[in-house]
Amino acid sequence: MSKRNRTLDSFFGAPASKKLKPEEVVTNKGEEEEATHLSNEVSSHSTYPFPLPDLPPDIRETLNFVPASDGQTINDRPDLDLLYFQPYIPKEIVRELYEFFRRELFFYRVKYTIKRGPTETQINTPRFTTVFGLDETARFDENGTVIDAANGTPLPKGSYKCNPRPIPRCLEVLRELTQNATGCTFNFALVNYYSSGNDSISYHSDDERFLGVDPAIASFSLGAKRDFLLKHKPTPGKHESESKPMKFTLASGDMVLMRGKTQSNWLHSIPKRKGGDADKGRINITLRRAMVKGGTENYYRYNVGEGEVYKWHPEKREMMPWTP
Ligand SMILES: O=C(O)CCC(=O)C(=O)O
Repeated sequence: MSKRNRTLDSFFGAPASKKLKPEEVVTNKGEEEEATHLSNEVSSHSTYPFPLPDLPPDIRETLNFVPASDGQTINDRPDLDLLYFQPYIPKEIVRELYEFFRRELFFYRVKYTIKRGPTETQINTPRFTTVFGLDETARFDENGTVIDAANGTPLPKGSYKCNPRPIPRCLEVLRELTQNATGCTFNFALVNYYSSGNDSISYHSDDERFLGVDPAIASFSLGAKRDFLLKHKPTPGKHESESKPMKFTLASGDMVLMRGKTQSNWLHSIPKRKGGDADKGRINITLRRAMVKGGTENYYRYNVGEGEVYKWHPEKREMMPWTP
């Protein structure tokens, strides 16, 4: 089933006049191809370390035809409700789209401490992350100022402990298309970059109260194949072994829509892996809807934090600390 995109409605509306410099010298054939498709219009905001280019026109055009296949409903286990698209993004653009996000976005390697009783533990997030969006109580006006969603007045300074970032046009396209295709509403885009099989996300569920009841989360995979594990939360009276984990090997372009009772009853993870695609990177983009301010604060704390900015280095071919 293919759907045409509808027009974007964001404050980035007018093309920015700033031209982007092409990427620095490139050495192999794949890299040269990357460099030829750069777009020269950008999304900028005072909270961005640097402007983010729009999607190249060929990618943008092809995205009008998502989803590339019908989703398969997976609801044959208690409380599980998934819609699995293999793929969602047309095969002919997945590589370019993966390289675009890896090359253009800014990322963070967030560290934070948790306190259990008297013991403080430092957590080093085992992947690169970045986030854009604002919960339902507020929105950005055409100048990029955060305003009250109900009455349109600018929010007083300090309304948020973080500095919310508008979704740049390159991700806004995906958000709008996915809303149109799924009928779900999303106001956040979280991006994970797993640089190798050593990066991971441990078992968790996206069941925070700020997401409301039975949240729908659209989760996109680009780049390396990785295993996506799901296991039922412990149920009183049932031995854990009775709930065998499920495994899906997510490929580039796939999308899993997790919905219904999934988050309240199931945990999911991307474990570390050896062999296979372990030496390759993977991008995951999740679209979500946060209902209240606490969601915005949580997402920026754990996906931006206070550490340094990282950007893809085309010659070193890895994420490197970025300085203006
Ligand atoms: O990388 C993935 O596929 C899963 C990401 C995820 O679970 C999360 O960001 O909460």
